[in-house]
Amino acid sequence: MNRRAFLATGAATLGTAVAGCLGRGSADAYDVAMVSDGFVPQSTVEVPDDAPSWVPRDVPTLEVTVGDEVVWENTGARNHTVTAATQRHAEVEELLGISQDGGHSHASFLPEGASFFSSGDFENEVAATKSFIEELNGGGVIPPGERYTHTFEVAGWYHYFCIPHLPAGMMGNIHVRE
Ligand SMILES: [Cu+2]
Repeated sequence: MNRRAFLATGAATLGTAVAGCLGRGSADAYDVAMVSDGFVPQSTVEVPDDAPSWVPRDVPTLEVTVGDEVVWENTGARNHTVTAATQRHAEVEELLGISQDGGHSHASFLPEGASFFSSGDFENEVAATKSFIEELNGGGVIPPGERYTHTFEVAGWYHYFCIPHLPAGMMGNIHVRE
């Protein structure tokens, strides 16, 4: 049984009180696994109707609280990135030669006062994507077994994606509660 399956089974069997011990706060736990073609949060929530309309409804959504550190771990065998999506998402799709027609908005909006975030610490998603295209192991790729962490200090909705697997729909949402 792999680790992720074990954690999922353990959380389901032992209930929420114990599930908390398996999440943030445990030194070797992670919040979102990166598998071959997707982000798999330890727990997901439905996107409520009153969320902003640009938030994709059909991608895995993790809910945390302001000040929480979110840990992504590459549990798969391919390189991935964690890259925030902003108003420049259409430029990224153009650079990658894809067109999204799955009902996703082409613009995502960081909460007011929130900073862009990405593995590799790029200035924005376009710079990250150009780096991925132009440089060997560029773009902030996270190799198998490695992690990326980001602390969310501003409440609101965030959408993010993996540069190499955006064409395959590798995307996620983070909802940061007050
Ligand atoms: Cu990926």
